[in-house]
Amino acid sequence: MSQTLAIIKPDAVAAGKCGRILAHLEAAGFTVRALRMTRLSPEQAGAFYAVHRDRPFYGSLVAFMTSGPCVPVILEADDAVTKLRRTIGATDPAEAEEGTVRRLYAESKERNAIHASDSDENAAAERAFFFSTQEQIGL
Ligand code: 3AN
Repeated sequence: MSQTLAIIKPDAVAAGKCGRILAHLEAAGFTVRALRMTRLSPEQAGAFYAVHRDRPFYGSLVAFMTSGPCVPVILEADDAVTKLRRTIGATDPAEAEEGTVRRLYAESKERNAIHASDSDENAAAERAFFFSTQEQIGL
């Protein structure tokens, strides 16, 4: 078993899709290990997406991610990082496969409902970004 981090993004939270997305992930075989609701500050969102700092969409992405509450979740499964990337689908919902979270629930390439870590290394860093050690071990 391994763990990864998902964030149900502000578009999906505002549209009342949180419960359906969590149910979809559980039905796909993930176990929820930690979960909270938070609203990112511009500094936090900027740091989280620092790898995209030079991309033209960076400012807009930070504005979107701070526009309302989001729901970070630690998910566990066999090969969790790869499995979650497959379950959520391509960045652009128009290109995401049928039945994926983004195909079902995302609005656009930016407002795309959910984030998922893209490597085990980033998953560990992103879990620590949102959850204390105590929360991560499920106490
Ligand atoms: P993914 O979330 O599928 O790993 P990344 O890491 O390439 O995609 O991009 C991070 C986030 O930046 C995406 N989830 C999306 O919200 C936003 N994003 C990526 N590419 C674009 C784009 N061309 N235009 C607007 N927003 C984008």
